[in-house]
Formats: sequence, C-alpha cells, structure tokens
Amino acid sequence: GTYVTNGKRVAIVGAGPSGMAQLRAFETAARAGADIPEIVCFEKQADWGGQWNFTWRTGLDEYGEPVHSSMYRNLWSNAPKEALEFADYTFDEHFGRAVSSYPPRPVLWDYIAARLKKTNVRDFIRFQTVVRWTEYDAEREVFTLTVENLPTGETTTEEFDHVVVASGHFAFPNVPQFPGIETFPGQIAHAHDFRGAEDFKGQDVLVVGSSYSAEDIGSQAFKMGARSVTASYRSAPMGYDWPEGFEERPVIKRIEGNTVHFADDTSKHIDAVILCTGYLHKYPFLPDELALTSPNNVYPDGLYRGVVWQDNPRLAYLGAQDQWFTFNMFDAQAWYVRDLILGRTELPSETERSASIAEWRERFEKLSSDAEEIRFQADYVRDLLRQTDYPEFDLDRVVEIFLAWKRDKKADIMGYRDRVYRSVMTGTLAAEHHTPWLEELDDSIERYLAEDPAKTPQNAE
Ligand code: FAD
Ligand code: NA7
Repeated sequence: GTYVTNGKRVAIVGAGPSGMAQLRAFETAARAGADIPEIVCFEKQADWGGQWNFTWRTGLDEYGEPVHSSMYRNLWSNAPKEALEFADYTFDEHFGRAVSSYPPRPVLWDYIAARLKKTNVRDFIRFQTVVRWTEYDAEREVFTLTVENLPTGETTTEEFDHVVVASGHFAFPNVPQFPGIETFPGQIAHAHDFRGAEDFKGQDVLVVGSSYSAEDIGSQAFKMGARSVTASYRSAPMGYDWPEGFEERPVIKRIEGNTVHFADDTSKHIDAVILCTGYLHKYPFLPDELALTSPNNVYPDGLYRGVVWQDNPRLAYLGAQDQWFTFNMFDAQAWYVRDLILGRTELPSETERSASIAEWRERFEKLSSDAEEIRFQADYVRDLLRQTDYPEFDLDRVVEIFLAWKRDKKADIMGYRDRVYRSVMTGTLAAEHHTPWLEELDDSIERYLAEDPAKTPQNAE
C-alpha cells in the first residue's frame, strides 16, 4: 500500500463485516493524514464479506477446509436495514434512491463491499490464506502467526504487534444429541449446512430451536411448500401467530424412525430435521490462554469494552457478542480498537478494566427481556462511540426501530419483511418492495432493483 507506517504490524483474522470495519477504520484515519501501521488481513475464503459471501458448498471446501458461511439462498435481512446502516456510508449514498427495508443477502453483501471498493484496502487482504496458529512472546511482545496459503499449501510465519480476531462465531455448529436420532431415516442437517428449502416441498419438516435460524428456516420451508413445519423449543416457544400448517412443540424426548416424540407427550411424523441449535465460539488458531470461551450472549466475559482481551490487551476481538446491532456496532468496535493501536486512546489499567468488565457483566446478568437486551447493546455501542470520532448517530432511534420490528413480527411473522422504516442516518423512508417476501423466489440484485419487475421474471418461473 501507499500508506506511511509507524513501524507496527497489525494482523486481522477474517475479512467479514468485522474485519472490513477494521480495515475501514484504519483507512479513514490514513485518509485524514494519520500514520497507520502495516496491516495484513488474512481471509481463508476467496472473497470478502464473511457470512454474506454465499457458497453452495457444505462441510469441507475444495481445500478440505471447513466451509465458513451459514447463509442460504433466499436469505433476506432478518432485521430492518435501517438498524445496521453505516454512519459513514448510507443507503442513500449506495443506492441513490429509497429501497426496501429487508434486502436479500447479495444486496447487503454489495453494500458492505462498496464502502471499501473506492479505497486500496483490498490490497491488505491475503485471500485464500487461513491462520493456523498464533503464539505470543511475552518478553518481545510479539505474536507469531502461522498461516497457510490454501491453493499452494505453503505455510509461512510472520510477526505482529497486535492481532484483531474477526473470524466470526456462527460457523462451528452446536449439534446436540437426541435419544433415537440415529434411527431417523430422513435428512438430518444443522442450519450451518442448510442452503435452500426447495426440496422440502410436500414434506413434514422439523426445525429444532427457537431463535433466528429456526424461525427463518422454518419460514423458508413454509414458503417453499412444506406440508407441515414444526419448531421444537427448549426454553420457550417463539410465540408468533404462525400460519396454518406451522406449529411449535416443546423439546424432543425421543425419536423412533420417522416419529418424533416431544416433552408434552405428543408425537408427529417427520421427514426432515434441521438442527437450528446455534453455534460454538471456536478459535482453532489460538492457544487456550488467548481463546474466548463463552455461550452466545451480548456480553462475553474476558473482554474489556467487549473487544480487548483482558489477559493480553494486544489481542482484540470484533463482533464476539450475540448481535442485535451488527454493521454499525462492528464499526464502533473497530474505531475504538484502531484508536488504542494508534495510541490515540489510552488503555486503562488492568484493575480498571477488570472493574469495567464486572460492572457491565453485572448489568448483563440482570437482563430479562429482548427489549432490555436491545437497550443494553445500544448503551454498549454508545459507550464505544463516545471514545472515537466515528460519526454520531441517534442510538435511541435505532432502539425504536428494533422495537417496531419486534412488534411487526408479532403482528405478522410471514409479512413483516414487507414493512418499511425510516433511516436514522438520513431520514429517508424506505420504499415498499415490488413483491411481498412470501411470493418472491428470486434473491438477485437485478430482480431486487428492477424498476419494472414484470420485465425481470423470477428465476423459478
Ligand atoms: P463473519 O461474517 O463470520 O466473517 C468472519 C470471516 O473470518 C469469514 O470470512 C471467515 O472466512 C474468516 N475466517 C475465519 N477463520 C479464519 C482463519 N482461521 N483464517 C482466516 N480467515 C478466517 N446479521 C445481520 O445484520 N442481518 C442479518 O440478516 C443476518 N443474518 C444472518 C444469518 C445467518 C445464517 C448468520 C449465521 C448470521 C447472520 N447475521 C446477520 C449475523 C452475522 O454474524 C453478521 O452480519 C456478520 O456477518 C458478522 O461479521 P464478522 O466479520 O464478525 O463474522
Ligand atoms: P442462536 O440464536 O444461538 O439460537 C440457538 C437456538 O438453539 C436457541 O433457541 C436454543 O435454545 C436452541 N438450542 C440450543 N441447544 C439446544 C438443544 N440441545 N435442544 C433444543 N434447542 C437447543 O442461533 P441461531 O442459529 O438461531 O442464530 C445465529 C445467528 O444467525 C444470529 O445472529 C442471526 O443473525 C442468524 P435456548 O433458547 O437456548 O433454550
């Protein structure tokens, strides 16, 4: 790159939305005249975008490497785009006109990539290069990373002063065992390996779990003509007003052939099981003293301000939280981490950091509803934004959007994606989409942006 460096070297692991936010943060500082360190971003996939970089592959990729993305055809944003908008690259700037509030995956992928396309940061990324191992030398205060170039198989080691972990935490499936599941003769897959519900037409489908994946994969199955959809919950039902043919049952007691028995002593014939049972925090490239272990929650322990590894502050994590806020939260985190690395912001003492973690954790433990979690995460993002020069935006209004979204889902679970919201950044009201979500079978950008959808028939027609 052309940037002046100050001699430091920073490694970013992953070029998904979080890693891209880190690149953007440094690039913004450099554009404003700052000296920035040398940055190397390692990305095991052939392109950036992380989860948003769709692949048809499941299991292992062409190099025998675990496939990262859990996204599928026909995935549309699961919350209004107005809640995740970048403050420094708005939807108005990107599209030049109002579009709907729930864009399909390729449209959001294009949005996050477009912000970086006008810069040279892509040159900082080593694609198809996986980080295999990390070692820290406490005396010299350097990390040694061992990386593998997947197409050539070549392994190399390099030293860095800081490491930013942006490898995501929705890629290693949590796969529970149910009594008798080994006798089930139909398809059993984890949501991570789900790519589309087309072949569920006419089938009795069971989704296990009661969070985003269960809700949306169940809805995809319904949309594609499943005969019935059953969602099995462990803690509490989702409780939506499901359409005819879609119902919730408690946890699985046992499975006998195609018959699934539930905790309420009911049973049901099932053709296919999708385990929407969440993901594990797993960092196979880190030794245990540097690796985060946590359930999926909004304040994992051991991270100061949600990003700085308490036991070694030269290591940072981005996007490690469960996510109500996404892209603009990753920005807030990345700007803060950048300022720590640039020495613009002082890192408090170990004791102060520890007290801060304890204070946030105590608040976190008391959360008892989604609305409280959303407000908590808004406060968390606000605290980060106050430390940096990221453009300010009204987080209370983002909270209002999330609460409206929750109400709209309660009112119409199969129709909420047809609703529109107002941008917090620009005030622009989203446009109504030309086709209701339930009827749209083509998730391409071309179809999404078509002025006259009649002229761009859906793929399926
Ligand atoms: P990721 O997107 O997971 O990116 C991590 C990157 O790190 C990947 O590119 C991966 O290849 C790379 N990597 C991992 N390990 C290594 C290694 N050892 N070496 C090199 N590279 C490595 N958010 C929303 O806002 N709206 C949605 O509608 C939405 N839907 C979702 C649907 C699904 C099915 C899932 C799983 C998530 C969804 N999310 C959604 C949340 C999603 O987590 C974030 O939007 C975002 O992708 C997180 O960005 P990230 O960069 O932290 O992680
Ligand atoms: P989540 O949000 O982590 O949810 C996991 C779900 O799986 C949750 O409902 C859990 O129930 C359930 N679960 C976990 N283990 C079991 C067992 N053993 N039995 C039954 N149910 C179980 O993962 P998602 O995939 O839905 O969402 C991840 C991301 O993808 C999210 O950020 C979205 O943006 C898209 P619990 O409520 O804990 O009892």
